[in-house]
Amino acid sequence: MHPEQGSPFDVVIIGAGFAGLYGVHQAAKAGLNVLGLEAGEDVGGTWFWNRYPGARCDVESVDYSYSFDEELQQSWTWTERFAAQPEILDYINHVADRFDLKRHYRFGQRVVGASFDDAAAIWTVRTERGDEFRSQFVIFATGCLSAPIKPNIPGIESFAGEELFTAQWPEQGVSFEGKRVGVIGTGSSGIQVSPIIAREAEALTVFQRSANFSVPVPNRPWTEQEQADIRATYRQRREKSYYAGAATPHASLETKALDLAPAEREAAMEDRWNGGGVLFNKVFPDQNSDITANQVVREFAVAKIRAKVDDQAVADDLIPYDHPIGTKRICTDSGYYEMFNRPNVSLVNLRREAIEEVTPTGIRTAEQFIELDTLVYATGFDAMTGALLRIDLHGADDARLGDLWADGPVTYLGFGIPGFPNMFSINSVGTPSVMANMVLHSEQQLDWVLALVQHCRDKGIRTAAAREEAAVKWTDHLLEVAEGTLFVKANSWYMGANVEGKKRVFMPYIGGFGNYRRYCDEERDNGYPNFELSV
Ligand code: NA7
Repeated sequence: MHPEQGSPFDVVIIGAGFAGLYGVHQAAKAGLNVLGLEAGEDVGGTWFWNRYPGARCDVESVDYSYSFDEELQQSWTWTERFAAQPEILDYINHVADRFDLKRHYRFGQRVVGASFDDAAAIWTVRTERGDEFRSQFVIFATGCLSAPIKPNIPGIESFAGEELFTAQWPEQGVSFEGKRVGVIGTGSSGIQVSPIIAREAEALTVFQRSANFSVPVPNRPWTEQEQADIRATYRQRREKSYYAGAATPHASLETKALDLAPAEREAAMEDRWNGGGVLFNKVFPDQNSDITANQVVREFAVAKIRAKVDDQAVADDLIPYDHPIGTKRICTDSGYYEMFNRPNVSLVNLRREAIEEVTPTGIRTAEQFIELDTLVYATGFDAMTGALLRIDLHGADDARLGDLWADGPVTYLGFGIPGFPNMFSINSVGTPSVMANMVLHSEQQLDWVLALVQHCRDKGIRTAAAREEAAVKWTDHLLEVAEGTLFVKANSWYMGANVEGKKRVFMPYIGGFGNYRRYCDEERDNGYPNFELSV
């Protein structure tokens, strides 16, 4: 339990996903004594854990990749337009090897606590193994969808068959052949994994509590010509993304939904539908803020579902009625709705017949008993705050983060938490991370935080902590921006609504990546006026 001997690290970065790895690379390049800690046995973060069959990113591969190194982006070849988990994990490993990043990491080290010593101005970070590491700065790149939730269903521990979590899928893979499989959860993960299970299993039962909208992924290999074109204009593509709403080169149309003639409106929606979920989520500039515009888009999606599903009673169950389209993340699928036309697939609508219990051999609902050999949980995450709050975090004066955030999280630009000097959280609450291309977002986040670390070191500043009033103002601002949209009308994980007892408050900044980035630039360029910098 003794801290490592010798001088503290300059910076400890927790997490070896896209964000953490980039941070470690930049910190090491800047000559900082950096340590990376990672719970998993290797790099990859989200893409290390979520290796369920069918896992695929909804952002185009050429955008969902690092931009910081021109040689890297010129030399790597993405085979598919929308990369699947194995290729993304290969890419992350390639980057880690190319820049020799693994040597900075201790893997299999889940961080369970961190506390700030006021007198020494040093953080001590504790891991599950009982190791302690001291550092001047600590950066939590722990992910915003990385704290999986196992549902609280009576009898769940008694199930005697095979239990699988999409968020902790076994590395060696799984066979469903001849099995009766149940999938609980119909978010992105459940919607991606189910069609693959359906092809193999004897029977698949999907347990749906809330229906979601899903758009087919228009995946295909990149052509050689496309690859050449992208390489030739990669810089410009990135420049276009750096201040774009979702950190990709794509934007919504400029014309509001109802300002277009019906035929043009349909054509626009068809075009965006064919471009995938991310594009369909922003056909019109007003679709996420004006309910009439939203309903136009909704009706289009509903017709698509109806056209794919043979049995219209099943289609009825698959159509969401509880939220405006897009206010819960639109999913990306490969044959999800069509899967319900197979004879071996059935849908159980838990709004009509709730699960009463899990037994050793299956699931009993209010209406029936379904025998199962395998149960797959695709039940989501304690989003945005879960990863941080599962760590016992104590800041200045021993204040506990869990207590400070009891009424909802308060941050300044996401990075800074008042009372937690020299600690930064990445892609956190208060940022547009979950609404944007996470890779470019991660680069922006780490560049910003490491610039502040460098500023402190250059100026002999011992501690930097976000000012309370700035954090309150930023949090009020992000809530105000959210109130102007339809997002606050859904019981989504953006609102914390999927976690029992969690304060319901909108967590991401929804004003767009570009606007967010401008706030961050201004703060940095003005010498960090909203941070208390103490020498
Ligand atoms: P999501 O989108 O949070 O989906 C979780 C699903 O699990 C959702 O359909 C939930 O229904 C369902 N769920 C959770 N608990 C239960 C219980 N107790 N009983 C029945 N159903 C339950 O997580 P994903 O992993 O699919 O996707 C997360 C994000 O990752 C995604 O948005 C992308 O950004 C990538 P609910 O809606 O709560 O009624």
